[in-house]
Amino acid sequence: MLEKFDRYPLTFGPSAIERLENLSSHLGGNVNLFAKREDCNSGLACGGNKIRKLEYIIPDAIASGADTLVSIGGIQSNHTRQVAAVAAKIGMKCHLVQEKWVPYEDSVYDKVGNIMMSRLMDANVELVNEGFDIGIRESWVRAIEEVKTNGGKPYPIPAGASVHKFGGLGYVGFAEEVRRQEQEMKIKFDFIIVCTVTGSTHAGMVVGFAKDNRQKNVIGIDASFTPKKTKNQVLKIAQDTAELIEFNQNIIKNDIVLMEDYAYPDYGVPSNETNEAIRLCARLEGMITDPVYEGKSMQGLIDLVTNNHFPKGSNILYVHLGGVPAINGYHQIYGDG
Ligand code: 5PA
Repeated sequence: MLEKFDRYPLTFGPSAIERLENLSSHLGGNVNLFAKREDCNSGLACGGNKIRKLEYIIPDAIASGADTLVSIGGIQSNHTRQVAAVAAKIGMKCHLVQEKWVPYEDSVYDKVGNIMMSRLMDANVELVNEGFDIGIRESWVRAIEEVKTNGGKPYPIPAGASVHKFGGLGYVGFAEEVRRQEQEMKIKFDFIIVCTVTGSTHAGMVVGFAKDNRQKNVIGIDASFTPKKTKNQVLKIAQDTAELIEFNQNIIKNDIVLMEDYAYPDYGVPSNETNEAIRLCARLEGMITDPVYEGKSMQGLIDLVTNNHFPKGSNILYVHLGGVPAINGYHQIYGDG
């Protein structure tokens, strides 16, 4: 589906799929749980879903003659950390706007984890006191102008690399990769679980899995706590991506499945149930998930399985999109396990 697009390899290759046998049997053994490990898909600063998206964006950045990648996220953004890593790898500068998206107070929140890694990779990190919004941000537009004023040539990458012409392509490729792995493994995944916030991960999967009519089996778990906005953005990106790749099928609103029940109490703030899910997964599988994103999709997965949402015998692929470095900012919760 992506032959005509340039790709700059940043990942190790296909990410691993592993069985989550302990978690499957702990939850009653009625379904078979698997994890696709996008959280270790690259050697670039721990990897994650943005690295896969950036593979289809970086050729355009290089072709534009830019010398500085400019992006935006919350203080503990995984996306900005991955942009910083890619900038280091391709020899560009990096300007990151980090906003106060998360109503969580800890004296080390802006010092450890993702933001520390971005600083270590020499990104120019700018802290801005603005709240959460997945749309285009004034602070980011200002940062782009500032790079120009200082004589640089910016290449703008929006939040989560989502509302970018090529933002959905990486996860179209993901669906093709899963299809190849299904053949090798002689298995078919009935459901795919993905955490959704800025939308292009979910949107790319919807387009990619629409090829074999499985788009509604991609179950997004909202972690934005602004699900209406997120769902609209997923639909728009999926439609734009389908048009871009000249896909012969229209993507419609009903193709986007987004579960809204797990993002509470707020974006970036874990509930007791999220924390239980994080601990259960860590203790049974040695797989670490974070309180902002993957812990919430893990909570959703556990809840849906427990409530028999899936037919008996279903093969379910939990897509682990990364995000582990952020747990350091939440040491008050997990410091003692
Ligand atoms: C993020 C996003 P989308 O934004 O593509 O919907 O992906 C959601 C998601 N899991 C899921 C992890 C670990 C993520 O980091 N992170 C953002 C960030 O700034 O890090 C874009 C919000």
